[in-house]
Amino acid sequence: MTKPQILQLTRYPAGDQAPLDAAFTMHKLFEAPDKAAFLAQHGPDIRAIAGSGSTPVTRSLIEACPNLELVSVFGVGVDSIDLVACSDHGVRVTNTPDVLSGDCADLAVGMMLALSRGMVGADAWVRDGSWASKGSYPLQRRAWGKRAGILGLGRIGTALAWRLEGFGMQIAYTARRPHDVPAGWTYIPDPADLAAQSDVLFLTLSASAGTRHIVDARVIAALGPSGMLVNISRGSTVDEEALLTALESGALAGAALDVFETEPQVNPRFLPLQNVLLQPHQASGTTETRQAMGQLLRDNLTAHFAGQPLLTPVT
Ligand code: 8YV
Repeated sequence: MTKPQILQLTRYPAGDQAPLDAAFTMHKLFEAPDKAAFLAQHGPDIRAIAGSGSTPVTRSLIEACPNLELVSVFGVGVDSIDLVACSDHGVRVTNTPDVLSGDCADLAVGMMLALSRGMVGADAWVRDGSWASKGSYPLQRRAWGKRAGILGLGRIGTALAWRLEGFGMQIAYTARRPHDVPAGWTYIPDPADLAAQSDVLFLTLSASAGTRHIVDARVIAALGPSGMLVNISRGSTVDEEALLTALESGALAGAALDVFETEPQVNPRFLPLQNVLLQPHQASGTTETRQAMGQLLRDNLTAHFAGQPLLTPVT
């Protein structure tokens, strides 16, 4: 039986590539020097696209594959997929939810702690001999018991809220509608109101045209000079110009960012700031979780080509 032909948009770990190559004919667009020629040659044979949270699947790419049936995303975010074009062409979409929620929540907690307690600077303080020459590290901010605002109480936001409860933090959240949550978690629909009632504002919502710059100058001002922002969502959810202005002037205490508007390029204005913690979009980046994501990506492809229901359909 001929193997289904799949267009692969990005490099996967070796442990995922081998089973993909065994089950499917993988056409590696990301390795092709002339992408247009590659697509012209293989596009008509392609039945599925395998991408990631950051590989665009545009209308023109979809239309270059006229027999496309499925886009399978290695990641939970589907903001880089043109879902309207998929729908117009009857193309289904899958992602890898749930398996990464714990890691994303863990990293958000770690970022909060590292930023509040100045752990990166403290590490340097030990390494460069400042401890011996200058004495104790400057006092930092307490994290436990503070007020957490969670912008987007989905799977990742909920996993995060449970963790923050363990730090004795008060939980408030913004979502499209109130959720069935434990007593004490407060629903505050407006992002600026949420920020005004938070010491640490976490962004765990999905990116879309509707959430672009949901954290704008007004929300940042409401968070205020003792507030901190932690973003593990997408760079597009924050107005980076407004954020940088606030960080530079001290109008916001700090920001811990795993995602950026222009990633993997980062606005150079972030680099000299002492009140930021910068991470290279690695919230789901553990061996265990990436293996689970790879398995789920393959399971969706396998189910589709076996005529079985998709495991984790987006559309
Ligand atoms: C990954 C992500 O970094 O799940 C997402 O939406 O952004 C991440 O888990 C990415 O998809 C892996 O390349």
